[in-house]
Amino acid sequence: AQAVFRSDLSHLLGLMGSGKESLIFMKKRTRRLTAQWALAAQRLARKLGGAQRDQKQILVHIGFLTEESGDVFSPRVLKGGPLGEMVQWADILAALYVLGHGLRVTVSLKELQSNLGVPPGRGNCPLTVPLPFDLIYTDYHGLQQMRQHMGLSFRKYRCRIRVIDTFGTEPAYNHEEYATLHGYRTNWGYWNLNPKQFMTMFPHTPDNSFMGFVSEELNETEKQLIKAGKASNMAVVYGKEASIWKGKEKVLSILSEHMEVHGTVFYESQRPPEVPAFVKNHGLLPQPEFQQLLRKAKLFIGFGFPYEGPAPLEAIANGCVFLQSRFSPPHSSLNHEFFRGKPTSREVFSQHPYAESFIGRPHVWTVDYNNSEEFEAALKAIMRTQVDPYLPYEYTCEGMLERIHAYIQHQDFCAAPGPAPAGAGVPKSPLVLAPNATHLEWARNSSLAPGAWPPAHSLRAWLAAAGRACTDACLDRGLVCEPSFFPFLNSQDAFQKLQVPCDSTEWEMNHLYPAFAQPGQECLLQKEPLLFSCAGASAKYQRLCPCRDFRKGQVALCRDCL
Ligand code: U2F
Repeated sequence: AQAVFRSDLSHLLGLMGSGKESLIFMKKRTRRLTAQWALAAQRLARKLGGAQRDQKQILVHIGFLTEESGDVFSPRVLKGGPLGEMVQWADILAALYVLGHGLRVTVSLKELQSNLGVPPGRGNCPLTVPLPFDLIYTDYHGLQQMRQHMGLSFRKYRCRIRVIDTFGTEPAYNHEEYATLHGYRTNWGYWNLNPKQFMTMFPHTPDNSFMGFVSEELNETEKQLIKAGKASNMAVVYGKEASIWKGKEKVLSILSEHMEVHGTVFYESQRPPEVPAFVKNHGLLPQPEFQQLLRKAKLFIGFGFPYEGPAPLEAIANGCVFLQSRFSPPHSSLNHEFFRGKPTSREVFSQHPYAESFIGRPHVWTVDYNNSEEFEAALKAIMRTQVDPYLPYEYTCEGMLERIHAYIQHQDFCAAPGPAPAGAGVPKSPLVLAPNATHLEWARNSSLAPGAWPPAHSLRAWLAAAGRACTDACLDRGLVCEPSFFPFLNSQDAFQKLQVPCDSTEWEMNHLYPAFAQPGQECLLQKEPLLFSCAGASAKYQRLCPCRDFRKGQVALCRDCL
Protein backbone atom coordinates (compact mmCIF):
# COMPACT_ATOMS: atom_id res chain seq x y z
CA ALA A 1 0.00 0.00 0.00
CA GLN A 2 0.97 3.62 -0.52
CA ALA A 3 1.99 5.43 2.69
CA VAL A 4 0.03 8.61 3.37
CA PHE A 5 1.51 11.50 5.37
CA ARG A 6 -0.12 12.04 8.76
CA SER A 7 -0.38 15.34 10.63
CA ASP A 8 -2.41 14.35 13.68
CA LEU A 9 -0.13 12.71 16.24
CA SER A 10 -2.68 11.89 18.93
CA HIS A 11 -2.86 8.22 17.95
CA LEU A 12 0.94 7.99 18.19
CA LEU A 13 0.82 9.40 21.73
CA GLY A 14 -1.50 6.52 22.59
CA LEU A 15 0.93 3.99 21.07
CA MET A 16 3.78 5.29 23.20
CA GLY A 17 2.40 3.92 26.49
CA SER A 18 2.68 5.69 29.81
CA GLY A 19 3.88 5.61 33.40
CA LYS A 20 7.63 6.07 33.12
CA GLU A 21 9.18 9.55 33.40
CA SER A 22 11.05 8.88 30.16
CA LEU A 23 7.82 8.23 28.26
CA ILE A 24 6.22 11.32 29.79
CA PHE A 25 9.22 13.39 28.63
CA MET A 26 9.02 11.91 25.13
CA LYS A 27 5.27 12.42 24.80
CA LYS A 28 5.47 16.04 25.91
CA ARG A 29 8.13 16.60 23.28
CA THR A 30 6.04 14.96 20.56
CA ARG A 31 2.97 16.98 21.51
CA ARG A 32 4.96 20.22 21.50
CA LEU A 33 6.49 19.49 18.08
CA THR A 34 3.25 18.37 16.39
CA ALA A 35 2.76 21.58 14.40
CA GLN A 36 6.37 21.49 13.18
CA TRP A 37 6.04 17.89 12.03
CA ALA A 38 2.78 18.63 10.24
CA LEU A 39 4.29 21.58 8.38
CA ALA A 40 7.36 19.53 7.48
CA ALA A 41 5.16 16.74 6.12
CA GLN A 42 3.39 19.22 3.85
CA ARG A 43 6.68 20.58 2.55
CA LEU A 44 8.18 17.15 1.93
CA ALA A 45 4.99 15.94 0.22
CA ARG A 46 5.28 18.87 -2.17
CA LYS A 47 8.97 18.21 -2.76
CA LEU A 48 8.48 14.51 -3.52
CA GLY A 49 5.49 15.09 -5.78
CA GLY A 50 3.49 11.91 -6.11
CA ALA A 51 6.49 9.60 -5.71
CA GLN A 52 5.60 6.05 -4.67
CA ARG A 53 6.15 5.46 -0.96
CA ASP A 54 5.45 1.95 0.28
CA GLN A 55 3.75 1.65 3.62
CA LYS A 56 5.81 -0.56 5.93
CA GLN A 57 4.80 -2.37 9.09
CA ILE A 58 7.30 -1.26 11.69
CA LEU A 59 8.08 -2.38 15.21
CA VAL A 60 9.95 0.06 17.44
CA HIS A 61 11.41 -1.70 20.47
CA ILE A 62 13.21 0.72 22.79
CA GLY A 63 15.50 -1.69 24.62
CA PHE A 64 17.16 0.72 27.05
CA LEU A 65 13.77 1.60 28.53
CA THR A 66 12.88 -2.00 29.39
CA GLU A 67 13.05 -3.17 33.00
CA GLU A 68 14.84 -6.26 31.72
CA SER A 69 17.82 -4.13 30.66
CA GLY A 70 17.80 -2.28 34.00
CA ASP A 71 16.22 0.94 32.67
CA VAL A 72 18.78 3.21 34.29
CA PHE A 73 17.69 6.31 32.36
CA SER A 74 14.02 6.71 33.33
CA PRO A 75 14.64 7.40 37.03
CA ARG A 76 17.16 10.11 36.08
CA VAL A 77 14.96 12.11 33.71
CA LEU A 78 14.09 14.65 36.40
CA LYS A 79 17.54 14.54 37.98
CA GLY A 80 19.85 15.77 35.26
CA GLY A 81 20.46 12.38 33.62
CA PRO A 82 20.87 11.91 29.86
CA LEU A 83 17.92 13.04 27.78
CA GLY A 84 19.57 12.89 24.36
CA GLU A 85 18.49 9.31 23.71
CA MET A 86 14.88 10.13 24.60
CA VAL A 87 14.92 13.17 22.37
CA GLN A 88 16.07 10.94 19.51
CA TRP A 89 13.58 8.11 20.08
CA ALA A 90 10.69 10.55 20.38
CA ASP A 91 11.71 12.05 17.04
CA ILE A 92 12.19 8.69 15.34
CA LEU A 93 8.70 7.63 16.39
CA ALA A 94 7.24 10.91 15.20
CA ALA A 95 9.03 10.71 11.85
CA LEU A 96 7.96 7.11 11.15
CA TYR A 97 4.41 7.94 12.12
CA VAL A 98 4.21 11.16 10.11
CA LEU A 99 5.59 9.33 7.06
CA GLY A 100 2.49 7.14 7.30
CA HIS A 101 3.86 3.75 8.30
CA GLY A 102 2.13 1.12 10.43
CA LEU A 103 3.68 1.37 13.87
CA ARG A 104 3.96 -0.69 17.06
CA VAL A 105 5.96 0.50 20.06
CA THR A 106 7.27 -1.76 22.83
CA VAL A 107 9.18 -0.89 26.00
CA SER A 108 9.06 -4.25 27.79
CA LEU A 109 10.09 -7.80 27.01
CA LYS A 110 6.53 -9.03 27.39
CA GLU A 111 5.19 -6.59 24.81
CA LEU A 112 8.07 -7.47 22.51
CA GLN A 113 7.30 -11.18 22.70
CA SER A 114 3.62 -10.74 22.10
CA ASN A 115 4.28 -8.53 19.07
CA LEU A 116 6.77 -10.98 17.62
CA GLY A 117 4.25 -13.76 18.02
CA VAL A 118 6.62 -15.67 20.31
CA PRO A 119 4.73 -17.35 23.15
CA PRO A 120 6.26 -16.28 26.51
CA GLY A 121 8.77 -18.81 27.76
CA ARG A 122 9.17 -20.28 24.25
CA GLY A 123 11.91 -17.94 23.17
CA ASN A 124 14.35 -20.70 22.49
CA CYS A 125 12.02 -22.87 20.49
CA PRO A 126 13.70 -23.85 17.25
CA LEU A 127 10.80 -22.75 15.07
CA THR A 128 10.97 -19.78 12.79
CA VAL A 129 7.83 -17.80 13.42
CA PRO A 130 6.87 -15.56 10.48
CA LEU A 131 7.69 -11.98 11.34
CA PRO A 132 4.75 -9.57 10.98
CA PHE A 133 7.06 -6.55 10.50
CA ASP A 134 9.02 -5.26 7.51
CA LEU A 135 11.33 -3.27 9.76
CA ILE A 136 12.35 -3.26 13.42
CA TYR A 137 14.03 -0.27 15.02
CA THR A 138 15.76 -1.06 18.28
CA ASP A 139 19.03 -0.51 20.17
CA TYR A 140 21.83 -2.76 21.41
CA HIS A 141 19.79 -3.78 24.48
CA GLY A 142 16.83 -4.65 22.30
CA LEU A 143 19.04 -6.57 19.88
CA GLN A 144 20.25 -8.76 22.73
CA GLN A 145 16.68 -9.40 23.83
CA MET A 146 15.61 -10.33 20.33
CA ARG A 147 18.48 -12.75 19.90
CA GLN A 148 17.47 -14.43 23.15
CA HIS A 149 13.78 -14.62 22.42
CA MET A 150 13.32 -15.01 18.70
CA GLY A 151 14.92 -18.41 18.29
CA LEU A 152 15.89 -19.11 14.70
CA SER A 153 13.80 -16.22 13.41
CA PHE A 154 16.52 -13.88 14.59
CA ARG A 155 19.01 -15.13 12.03
CA LYS A 156 16.46 -15.16 9.30
CA TYR A 157 15.10 -11.68 9.92
CA ARG A 158 18.01 -9.73 11.31
CA CYS A 159 18.43 -7.95 7.97
CA ARG A 160 15.18 -6.12 8.81
CA ILE A 161 16.62 -4.69 12.03
CA ARG A 162 17.92 -1.15 12.44
CA VAL A 163 20.00 -0.42 15.53
CA ILE A 164 19.88 3.06 17.00
CA ASP A 165 23.44 3.45 18.17
CA THR A 166 24.36 6.93 19.44
CA PHE A 167 28.11 6.89 18.87
CA GLY A 168 28.25 4.35 16.04
CA THR A 169 29.82 0.97 15.31
CA GLU A 170 32.75 0.68 12.95
CA PRO A 171 33.00 -2.35 10.65
CA ALA A 172 36.16 -3.71 12.31
CA TYR A 173 34.24 -4.02 15.60
CA ASN A 174 31.11 -5.43 14.00
CA HIS A 175 32.67 -8.46 12.33
CA GLU A 176 32.88 -11.13 14.99
CA GLU A 177 35.80 -13.18 13.75
CA TYR A 178 37.90 -10.20 12.70
CA ALA A 179 37.23 -8.23 15.89
CA THR A 180 38.16 -11.23 18.00
CA LEU A 181 41.34 -11.96 16.04
CA HIS A 182 42.54 -8.37 15.98
CA GLY A 183 41.57 -7.15 19.43
CA TYR A 184 38.66 -4.87 18.53
CA ARG A 185 37.13 -5.76 21.86
CA THR A 186 33.99 -4.00 23.05
CA ASN A 187 30.96 -4.37 25.28
CA TRP A 188 28.62 -4.14 22.31
CA GLY A 189 29.91 -5.21 18.91
CA TYR A 190 30.20 -8.57 17.13
CA TRP A 191 26.79 -8.70 15.46
CA ASN A 192 27.88 -9.20 11.84
CA LEU A 193 25.18 -6.84 10.65
CA ASN A 194 25.60 -4.65 7.61
CA PRO A 195 27.29 -1.60 9.21
CA LYS A 196 24.65 0.62 7.58
CA GLN A 197 22.06 -1.05 9.84
CA PHE A 198 23.54 0.94 12.73
CA MET A 199 22.06 4.42 12.89
CA THR A 200 23.79 7.24 14.73
CA MET A 201 22.87 10.48 16.47
CA PHE A 202 25.28 12.58 14.41
CA PRO A 203 26.95 11.77 11.08
CA HIS A 204 29.99 10.27 12.83
CA THR A 205 31.13 7.80 10.21
CA PRO A 206 29.59 7.13 6.79
CA ASP A 207 29.98 3.43 7.56
CA ASN A 208 26.77 3.75 9.58
CA SER A 209 23.54 5.46 8.59
CA PHE A 210 22.98 8.90 10.06
CA MET A 211 19.63 8.95 11.85
CA GLY A 212 19.77 12.17 13.90
CA PHE A 213 16.91 13.95 15.68
CA VAL A 214 15.31 17.36 15.33
CA SER A 215 15.55 20.78 16.85
CA GLU A 216 12.79 23.35 16.71
CA GLU A 217 12.90 25.62 13.68
CA LEU A 218 12.09 29.32 13.97
CA ASN A 219 10.20 31.39 11.42
CA GLU A 220 11.51 34.78 10.27
CA THR A 221 9.44 36.78 12.77
CA GLU A 222 10.64 34.65 15.67
CA LYS A 223 14.23 34.99 14.49
CA GLN A 224 13.97 38.78 14.42
CA LEU A 225 12.34 38.87 17.85
CA ILE A 226 15.03 36.68 19.34
CA LYS A 227 17.83 38.74 17.84
CA ALA A 228 16.31 41.92 19.24
CA GLY A 229 15.83 40.40 22.68
CA LYS A 230 19.33 38.98 23.24
CA ALA A 231 21.17 39.97 26.43
CA SER A 232 24.70 40.39 25.09
CA ASN A 233 26.31 39.51 28.41
CA MET A 234 24.30 36.42 29.27
CA ALA A 235 25.92 32.98 29.19
CA VAL A 236 24.30 29.58 29.84
CA VAL A 237 26.55 26.73 30.91
CA TYR A 238 26.05 23.33 29.21
CA GLY A 239 25.70 20.79 32.00
CA LYS A 240 22.69 19.44 33.87
CA GLU A 241 24.79 17.57 36.42
CA ALA A 242 27.01 19.27 38.99
CA SER A 243 29.87 16.86 38.19
CA ILE A 244 30.30 18.54 34.80
CA TRP A 245 31.25 21.80 36.54
CA LYS A 246 33.94 20.22 38.72
CA GLY A 247 37.44 21.54 38.14
CA LYS A 248 36.28 24.37 35.85
CA GLU A 249 36.83 27.15 38.42
CA LYS A 250 39.44 28.98 36.34
CA VAL A 251 37.33 29.14 33.19
CA LEU A 252 34.24 30.04 35.22
CA SER A 253 36.00 32.90 36.93
CA ILE A 254 37.16 34.41 33.62
CA LEU A 255 33.68 33.92 32.23
CA SER A 256 32.08 35.64 35.21
CA GLU A 257 34.29 38.70 34.75
CA HIS A 258 32.66 39.30 31.39
CA MET A 259 29.24 37.75 31.52
CA GLU A 260 26.34 36.87 33.75
CA VAL A 261 26.57 33.11 34.21
CA HIS A 262 23.41 30.97 34.16
CA GLY A 263 23.07 27.25 34.71
CA THR A 264 20.41 24.54 34.65
CA VAL A 265 21.97 22.16 37.14
CA PHE A 266 19.76 19.66 38.88
CA TYR A 267 19.72 19.75 42.70
CA GLU A 268 17.71 18.21 45.51
CA SER A 269 15.59 20.87 47.21
CA GLN A 270 17.17 20.30 50.61
CA ARG A 271 20.73 20.48 49.21
CA PRO A 272 22.07 23.60 47.50
CA PRO A 273 23.79 22.94 44.15
CA GLU A 274 27.55 22.68 44.07
CA VAL A 275 28.20 25.59 41.73
CA PRO A 276 29.86 28.94 42.48
CA ALA A 277 27.71 31.56 44.21
CA PHE A 278 27.84 33.96 41.24
CA VAL A 279 25.99 31.43 39.06
CA LYS A 280 22.31 32.00 38.54
CA ASN A 281 21.15 28.39 38.64
CA HIS A 282 17.63 27.71 37.42
CA GLY A 283 17.69 24.04 38.34
CA LEU A 284 16.91 21.46 35.69
CA LEU A 285 14.29 23.06 33.44
CA PRO A 286 11.52 21.50 31.41
CA GLN A 287 12.56 21.48 27.75
CA PRO A 288 10.40 24.44 26.61
CA GLU A 289 11.70 26.62 29.44
CA PHE A 290 15.26 25.63 28.64
CA GLN A 291 14.62 26.84 25.06
CA GLN A 292 13.28 30.14 26.41
CA LEU A 293 16.46 30.61 28.42
CA LEU A 294 18.55 29.95 25.32
CA ARG A 295 16.57 32.55 23.41
CA LYS A 296 17.71 35.26 25.79
CA ALA A 297 21.32 34.11 26.08
CA LYS A 298 24.21 35.22 23.91
CA LEU A 299 26.50 32.34 24.73
CA PHE A 300 26.13 28.62 25.41
CA ILE A 301 29.34 27.31 26.87
CA GLY A 302 30.49 23.69 27.12
CA PHE A 303 32.93 22.31 29.69
CA GLY A 304 33.90 19.17 27.78
CA PHE A 305 31.02 16.85 28.77
CA PRO A 306 28.49 15.56 27.70
CA TYR A 307 29.91 14.59 24.35
CA GLU A 308 27.86 15.16 21.24
CA GLY A 309 24.45 15.94 22.75
CA PRO A 310 21.47 17.78 21.27
CA ALA A 311 21.70 20.91 23.44
CA PRO A 312 24.35 22.80 21.39
CA LEU A 313 22.20 22.47 18.25
CA GLU A 314 19.23 23.85 20.16
CA ALA A 315 21.35 26.72 21.45
CA ILE A 316 22.61 27.60 17.96
CA ALA A 317 19.07 27.30 16.58
CA ASN A 318 18.04 29.84 19.20
CA GLY A 319 20.72 32.32 18.20
CA CYS A 320 23.43 31.52 20.76
CA VAL A 321 27.09 31.17 20.00
CA PHE A 322 28.42 27.81 21.22
CA LEU A 323 31.87 27.96 22.81
CA GLN A 324 33.61 24.66 23.47
CA SER A 325 37.00 23.24 24.32
CA ARG A 326 39.37 21.66 21.88
CA PHE A 327 40.67 18.25 22.95
CA SER A 328 44.36 17.82 22.44
CA PRO A 329 45.14 14.95 22.33
CA PRO A 330 41.73 13.86 21.02
CA HIS A 331 39.49 11.66 23.19
CA SER A 332 38.71 8.12 22.05
CA SER A 333 37.98 4.61 23.26
CA LEU A 334 41.72 4.18 23.69
CA ASN A 335 42.26 6.97 26.20
CA HIS A 336 38.93 8.00 27.74
CA GLU A 337 36.70 6.15 30.16
CA PHE A 338 33.47 7.36 28.55
CA PHE A 339 34.33 5.92 25.13
CA ARG A 340 36.06 2.79 26.46
CA GLY A 341 34.25 -0.34 25.26
CA LYS A 342 32.33 1.53 22.57
CA PRO A 343 32.71 -0.13 19.16
CA THR A 344 34.53 2.74 17.50
CA SER A 345 38.06 4.10 17.38
CA ARG A 346 36.91 7.53 16.24
CA GLU A 347 38.95 10.36 17.68
CA VAL A 348 36.94 13.23 19.11
CA PHE A 349 38.76 16.54 18.74
CA SER A 350 36.29 18.68 20.70
CA GLN A 351 33.21 18.27 22.84
CA HIS A 352 30.96 18.50 19.79
CA PRO A 353 32.76 17.66 16.53
CA TYR A 354 29.59 18.06 14.45
CA ALA A 355 29.18 21.64 15.71
CA GLU A 356 32.84 22.31 15.02
CA SER A 357 33.10 20.93 11.50
CA PHE A 358 29.56 21.11 10.08
CA ILE A 359 28.59 24.48 11.57
CA GLY A 360 31.71 26.36 12.71
CA ARG A 361 32.11 30.12 13.02
CA PRO A 362 30.46 32.47 13.70
CA HIS A 363 28.09 30.07 15.50
CA VAL A 364 30.69 27.73 16.99
CA TRP A 365 34.04 28.55 18.55
CA THR A 366 36.41 25.77 19.50
CA VAL A 367 39.33 26.97 21.63
CA ASP A 368 41.97 25.69 24.00
CA TYR A 369 40.57 26.20 27.52
CA ASN A 370 44.01 25.76 29.07
CA ASN A 371 45.10 28.92 27.32
CA SER A 372 43.41 31.69 29.32
CA GLU A 373 44.33 34.36 26.79
CA GLU A 374 42.82 32.46 23.89
CA PHE A 375 39.74 31.73 25.96
CA GLU A 376 39.25 35.34 27.04
CA ALA A 377 39.87 36.70 23.53
CA ALA A 378 37.18 34.36 22.22
CA LEU A 379 34.70 35.57 24.85
CA LYS A 380 35.33 39.19 23.95
CA ALA A 381 35.01 38.53 20.23
CA ILE A 382 31.80 36.58 20.74
CA MET A 383 30.26 39.40 22.78
CA ARG A 384 30.94 41.76 19.90
CA THR A 385 29.52 39.61 17.08
CA GLN A 386 25.92 39.38 15.96
CA VAL A 387 24.77 35.93 14.87
CA ASP A 388 21.53 34.70 13.34
CA PRO A 389 19.77 31.64 14.68
CA TYR A 390 20.89 28.69 12.54
CA LEU A 391 19.71 25.11 12.16
CA PRO A 392 21.24 22.74 9.57
CA TYR A 393 18.55 21.32 7.28
CA GLU A 394 19.32 17.74 8.36
CA TYR A 395 18.19 18.62 11.90
CA THR A 396 14.86 20.16 10.86
CA CYS A 397 11.71 18.03 10.89
CA GLU A 398 11.62 18.15 7.09
CA GLY A 399 15.25 17.09 6.83
CA MET A 400 14.74 14.14 9.16
CA LEU A 401 11.58 13.05 7.33
CA GLU A 402 13.37 13.28 3.99
CA ARG A 403 16.28 11.18 5.21
CA ILE A 404 14.19 8.46 6.84
CA HIS A 405 11.93 8.36 3.81
CA ALA A 406 14.96 7.75 1.60
CA TYR A 407 16.33 5.01 3.88
CA ILE A 408 13.00 3.22 4.05
CA GLN A 409 12.51 3.30 0.29
CA HIS A 410 16.07 2.41 -0.70
CA GLN A 411 17.99 0.57 2.00
CA ASP A 412 17.51 -3.18 1.64
CA PHE A 413 19.87 -5.40 3.59
CA CYS A 414 17.85 -8.56 2.93
CA ALA A 415 18.38 -8.63 -0.83
CA ALA A 416 20.86 -11.25 -1.97
CA PRO A 417 24.02 -9.48 -3.10
CA GLY A 418 23.89 -8.92 -6.85
CA PRO A 419 26.55 -10.24 -9.24
CA ALA A 420 29.91 -8.68 -8.52
CA PRO A 421 30.08 -5.66 -10.83
CA ALA A 422 33.73 -6.08 -11.66
CA GLY A 423 35.48 -9.25 -10.60
CA ALA A 424 39.24 -9.54 -10.77
CA GLY A 425 40.36 -8.93 -14.28
CA VAL A 426 36.92 -8.44 -15.80
CA PRO A 427 37.67 -6.07 -18.66
CA LYS A 428 34.19 -4.59 -19.11
CA SER A 429 33.96 -2.71 -15.79
CA PRO A 430 32.21 0.66 -16.16
CA LEU A 431 34.95 2.36 -14.15
CA VAL A 432 36.66 5.06 -16.17
CA LEU A 433 39.58 7.29 -15.39
CA ALA A 434 38.41 10.91 -15.06
CA PRO A 435 39.70 13.33 -17.73
CA ASN A 436 42.14 14.94 -15.25
CA ALA A 437 43.50 11.43 -14.51
CA THR A 438 43.24 11.83 -10.71
CA HIS A 439 40.33 9.55 -9.91
CA LEU A 440 37.84 6.99 -11.20
CA GLU A 441 34.23 7.54 -12.15
CA TRP A 442 31.38 5.24 -13.09
CA ALA A 443 30.50 5.57 -16.75
CA ARG A 444 27.23 7.51 -16.79
CA ASN A 445 25.63 5.39 -19.47
CA SER A 446 26.48 2.11 -17.75
CA SER A 447 23.60 -0.13 -16.70
CA LEU A 448 25.81 -2.51 -14.75
CA ALA A 449 24.60 -1.64 -11.23
CA PRO A 450 20.94 -0.88 -11.87
CA GLY A 451 19.50 -1.08 -8.34
CA ALA A 452 22.43 0.54 -6.56
CA TRP A 453 21.58 3.16 -3.96
CA PRO A 454 23.13 5.66 -3.85
CA PRO A 455 23.17 5.43 -7.66
CA ALA A 456 26.51 4.18 -8.99
CA HIS A 457 27.11 7.24 -11.17
CA SER A 458 27.72 9.36 -8.06
CA LEU A 459 30.90 7.33 -7.39
CA ARG A 460 34.25 9.16 -7.43
CA ALA A 461 37.19 7.04 -6.33
CA TRP A 462 40.68 8.07 -5.25
CA LEU A 463 43.79 6.39 -4.05
CA ALA A 464 44.31 8.17 -0.73
CA ALA A 465 47.64 9.24 0.68
CA ALA A 466 49.34 6.71 2.94
CA GLY A 467 47.99 6.96 6.50
CA ARG A 468 44.78 8.67 5.42
CA ALA A 469 41.35 7.18 6.25
CA CYS A 470 38.75 7.15 3.48
CA THR A 471 36.48 9.25 5.68
CA ASP A 472 39.04 12.06 5.58
CA ALA A 473 40.30 11.45 2.05
CA CYS A 474 36.79 12.09 0.73
CA LEU A 475 36.16 15.11 2.97
CA ASP A 476 39.44 16.60 1.67
CA ARG A 477 37.76 16.66 -1.74
CA GLY A 478 34.47 18.11 -0.54
CA LEU A 479 32.81 14.67 -0.77
CA VAL A 480 31.82 11.89 1.64
CA CYS A 481 32.94 8.30 1.73
CA GLU A 482 30.25 5.91 0.49
CA PRO A 483 30.87 2.36 1.73
CA SER A 484 28.22 0.80 -0.50
CA PHE A 485 30.50 1.59 -3.46
CA PHE A 486 33.44 -0.42 -2.15
CA PRO A 487 32.42 -3.57 -4.06
CA PHE A 488 32.65 -1.60 -7.32
CA LEU A 489 36.27 -0.80 -6.57
CA ASN A 490 37.45 -4.01 -5.08
CA SER A 491 39.19 -5.32 -8.17
CA GLN A 492 42.46 -5.44 -10.02
CA ASP A 493 40.70 -3.58 -12.77
CA ALA A 494 40.24 -0.49 -10.53
CA PHE A 495 43.94 -0.36 -9.73
CA GLN A 496 44.79 -0.87 -13.37
CA LYS A 497 42.55 1.97 -14.51
CA LEU A 498 44.09 4.25 -11.88
CA GLN A 499 47.44 3.23 -13.36
CA VAL A 500 48.68 1.85 -10.05
CA PRO A 501 51.52 -0.59 -10.72
CA CYS A 502 50.56 -3.82 -8.92
CA ASP A 503 53.42 -6.29 -8.76
CA SER A 504 51.13 -8.72 -6.97
CA THR A 505 47.51 -8.94 -5.90
CA GLU A 506 46.29 -10.47 -2.64
CA TRP A 507 42.76 -11.09 -1.29
CA GLU A 508 42.56 -10.83 2.49
CA MET A 509 40.28 -9.90 5.40
CA ASN A 510 41.33 -6.41 6.40
CA HIS A 511 39.13 -3.40 7.10
CA LEU A 512 41.63 -1.12 5.33
CA TYR A 513 41.37 -2.94 1.99
CA PRO A 514 41.23 -2.34 -0.93
CA ALA A 515 44.60 -0.66 -0.62
CA PHE A 516 48.03 -0.35 -2.15
CA ALA A 517 51.21 -1.04 -0.21
CA GLN A 518 54.19 0.91 -1.54
CA PRO A 519 57.03 -1.41 -0.56
CA GLY A 520 56.49 -4.49 -2.69
CA GLN A 521 53.96 -2.69 -4.89
CA GLU A 522 51.19 -4.91 -3.60
CA CYS A 523 47.54 -4.42 -4.48
CA LEU A 524 45.40 -5.69 -1.63
CA LEU A 525 41.77 -6.64 -2.10
CA GLN A 526 39.02 -7.21 0.43
CA LYS A 527 37.83 -10.76 0.98
CA GLU A 528 34.99 -9.99 3.41
CA PRO A 529 32.33 -7.52 2.25
CA LEU A 530 31.23 -6.83 5.87
CA LEU A 531 34.67 -5.34 6.48
CA PHE A 532 34.48 -2.59 3.88
CA SER A 533 35.12 0.46 6.04
CA CYS A 534 35.43 4.20 5.50
CA ALA A 535 37.01 4.54 8.93
CA GLY A 536 40.54 3.39 9.59
CA ALA A 537 44.04 4.20 8.41
CA SER A 538 47.57 2.88 8.54
CA ALA A 539 50.84 4.44 7.40
CA LYS A 540 51.50 1.17 5.55
CA TYR A 541 48.63 1.59 3.11
CA GLN A 542 47.26 3.89 0.50
CA ARG A 543 43.56 3.10 0.70
CA LEU A 544 41.35 3.01 -2.37
CA CYS A 545 38.39 5.20 -1.40
CA PRO A 546 34.88 5.46 -2.82
CA CYS A 547 33.46 8.97 -2.42
CA ARG A 548 30.22 10.62 -3.49
CA ASP A 549 28.62 14.05 -3.48
CA PHE A 550 26.05 15.10 -0.88
CA ARG A 551 23.20 17.55 -0.59
CA LYS A 552 23.93 20.78 1.17
CA GLY A 553 22.70 20.37 4.75
CA GLN A 554 21.81 16.69 4.20
CA VAL A 555 25.06 14.78 4.20
CA ALA A 556 23.31 11.38 4.25
CA LEU A 557 21.90 11.87 0.76
CA CYS A 558 23.60 12.33 -2.58
CA ARG A 559 22.23 14.71 -5.18
CA ASP A 560 20.40 11.95 -7.06
CA CYS A 561 19.48 9.94 -3.97
CA LEU A 562 15.83 10.97 -3.61
C1 U2F B 1 24.08 13.49 25.56
O1 U2F B 1 22.96 13.41 26.43
P1 U2F B 1 22.49 14.64 27.27
O2 U2F B 1 21.11 14.43 27.75
O3 U2F B 1 23.51 14.89 28.33
O4 U2F B 1 22.45 15.79 26.16
P2 U2F B 1 22.15 17.30 26.27
O5 U2F B 1 22.80 17.90 25.09
O6 U2F B 1 22.47 17.83 27.62
O7 U2F B 1 20.59 17.51 26.06
C2 U2F B 1 19.54 16.64 26.01
C3 U2F B 1 18.28 17.46 26.12
O8 U2F B 1 18.15 17.99 27.43
C4 U2F B 1 17.31 19.11 27.35
C5 U2F B 1 17.74 19.79 26.08
C6 U2F B 1 18.20 18.64 25.18
O9 U2F B 1 17.30 18.36 24.16
O10 U2F B 1 16.67 20.52 25.55
N1 U2F B 1 17.42 19.93 28.58
C7 U2F B 1 16.31 20.12 29.36
O11 U2F B 1 15.25 19.61 29.06
N2 U2F B 1 16.41 20.89 30.50
C8 U2F B 1 17.58 21.48 30.85
O12 U2F B 1 17.60 22.17 31.88
C9 U2F B 1 18.73 21.27 30.05
C10 U2F B 1 18.60 20.49 28.91
C11 U2F B 1 23.83 12.64 24.37
F1 U2F B 1 22.68 13.05 23.77
C12 U2F B 1 23.74 11.24 24.76
O13 U2F B 1 23.61 10.48 23.61
C13 U2F B 1 25.01 10.81 25.51
O14 U2F B 1 24.84 9.52 26.03
C14 U2F B 1 25.30 11.78 26.64
C15 U2F B 1 26.68 11.55 27.20
O15 U2F B 1 27.68 11.96 26.27
O16 U2F B 1 25.26 13.10 26.17
